[in-house]
Amino acid sequence: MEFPDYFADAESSYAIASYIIFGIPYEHSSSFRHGADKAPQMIREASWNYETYDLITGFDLSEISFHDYGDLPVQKLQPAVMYHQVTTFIKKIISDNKFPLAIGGDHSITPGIIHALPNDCMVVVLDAHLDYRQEYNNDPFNHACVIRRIADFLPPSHIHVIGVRSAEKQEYLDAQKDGIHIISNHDIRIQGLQSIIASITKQCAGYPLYLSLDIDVIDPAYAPATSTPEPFGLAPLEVLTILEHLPSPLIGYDTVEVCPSYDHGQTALLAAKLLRYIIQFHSRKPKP
Ligand SMILES: [Mn+2]
Repeated sequence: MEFPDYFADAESSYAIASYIIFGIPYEHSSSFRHGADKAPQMIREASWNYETYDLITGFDLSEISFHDYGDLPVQKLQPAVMYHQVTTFIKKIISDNKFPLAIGGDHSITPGIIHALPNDCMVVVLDAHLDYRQEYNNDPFNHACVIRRIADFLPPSHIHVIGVRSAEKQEYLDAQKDGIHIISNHDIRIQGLQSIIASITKQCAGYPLYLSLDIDVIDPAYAPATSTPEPFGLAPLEVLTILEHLPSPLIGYDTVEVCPSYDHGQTALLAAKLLRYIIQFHSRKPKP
């Protein structure tokens, strides 16, 4: 079956829309599986599965104005050039007073987005991996270095990584020493999700907040199509709970690391549904 080439229900023009969805089909150097550059197209296609009304939020997505900008033409660019172009694009969206929703691509797209945001913003990253290496395979832009690249320009105390269950010993020690907030899947199991959400809310209070969802934070049983799957992940409902209860004001979102060819479409379905929820959760929160 043929689907329209835009995200379902993104029927508004750029000028009218409050939310701008765009793809960054960029895969630079995934360390295990490949194909994250195909994710924007597959997540858009998956989005047509869903009905517009939602029983949890009471919203009908057809009543929220959002726009699908298409993909940024960055596939063949060197990482530093891609980074710069993404930053320029996000600055435009922010200055137009709109909310950016990026569909990656591998996780290397995220630092360029955050670089365009206010320099006092808080960042919450949901990720199985700590990604705090200074470089990986002599490459500072590798997706294994994402949190370190964000820490190049944001204070480590503004960076929260949730769901971590994989790191190299040295990067873990470095991240702890530098003051990155690390919340492992084990912490979530022991302390409970509500207590974790409460502490993040306290730490982020009063700051604008950006959220990056690496789909590999979710257990590979639910989201197998990802570059570097890690067992013992969060359940989709736990991630939904985190998304629903993050402190406001949320100022942007990305979903990364879906590698569509490694499953029967369920990972793209999950990414599409979570993106639809982000729009609804943000719509019901009081604006800053
Ligand atoms: Mn990851």
